[in-house]
Amino acid sequence: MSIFKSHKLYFLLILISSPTIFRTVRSHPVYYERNLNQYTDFYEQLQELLAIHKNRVASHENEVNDYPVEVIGWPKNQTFPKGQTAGVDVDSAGRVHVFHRGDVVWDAKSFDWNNVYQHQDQPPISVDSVIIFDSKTGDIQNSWGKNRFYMPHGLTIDKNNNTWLTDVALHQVFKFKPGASEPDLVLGQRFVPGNDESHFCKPTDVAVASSGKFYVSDGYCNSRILMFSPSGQLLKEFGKKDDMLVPHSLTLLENLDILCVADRENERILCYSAGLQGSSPGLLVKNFHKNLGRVFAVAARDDHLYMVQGPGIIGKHPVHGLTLSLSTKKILNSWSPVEGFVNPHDLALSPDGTSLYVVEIGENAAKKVYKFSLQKPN
Ligand SMILES: [Ca+2]
Repeated sequence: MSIFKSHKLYFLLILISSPTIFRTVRSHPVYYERNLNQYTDFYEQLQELLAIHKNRVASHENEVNDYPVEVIGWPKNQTFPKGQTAGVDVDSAGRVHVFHRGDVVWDAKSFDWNNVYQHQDQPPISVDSVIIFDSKTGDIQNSWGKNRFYMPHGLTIDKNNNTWLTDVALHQVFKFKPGASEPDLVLGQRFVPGNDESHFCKPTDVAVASSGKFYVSDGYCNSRILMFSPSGQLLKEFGKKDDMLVPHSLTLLENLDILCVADRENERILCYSAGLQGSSPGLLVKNFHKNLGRVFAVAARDDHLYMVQGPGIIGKHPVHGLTLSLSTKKILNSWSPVEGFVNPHDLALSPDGTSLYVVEIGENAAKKVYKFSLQKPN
């Protein structure tokens, strides 16, 4: 805003934040007598700025009403899963599904320069890669998915409780119906990276509309979003012109007909027209890019856009969650568990809007799955 570029107004802002200085200046007789006209201008500008300041405080208070507070003691077994826990979502009954890598760790030797997975000769992860927690008690209710996955990444539960998974080693996207052990839909060619209509390259996440149409963020080595019909026919590819650098997570706001993308290494969130209500899909409608850090994941409810920020690649960097206003694009607050995040990787909101869950890939994280209740801030 150009108003803040004036040095004089910077001075006024300092006075706003320091009532003692302001009272001293105002009461100084020499200053007052010699600068009466100037003082009048000064005072009017100050009143104007005070009004702006008050409005900002008031709007901030109105907006912040869903502050994440860690639920201590959840889940019950806080040492499981142990390894990198990459994906999380919540089903219609509130159960929490997480997707983890067992004892597999993504490191510098996992892929070659052509993004081909280097341990295809090894068996897949032998433990159940999907774990389902009770949202209230934190007990493990169920688990599945052993001997199938190599490098779990994204997990999405749609409105019909289908589970959508991405595996970056397999370069594939899977849809499983509730309770099914075999996939209902598989997209991409096993272990083969690519950038055409039938290949992905380390796909990261899926977002699913009520109609069954779905979107895939693709991914670590492509810079595109793909929109598919419910049966898996490609409908649209978009986002390439925006030069995304690791589109890492998706959140679909059907009421607004927009799809928001965590563009991780560009440290921004891009929101596109979703094309579900007659609009053309893939038109860039919002760009959040100020002070976000590396955006690992996004999830939205009403006007709140929640995100988790990962560590910087070089140097120290804050690692925490942020809440943004979708309409004003302002950062409303930051939040963390009591012992802090290490490398939060995904987050999800419960359908009833009372809880938020975060999973961690950080080796030394206190927990791999966190539950937060959404509360009024103190
Ligand atoms: Ca997810």
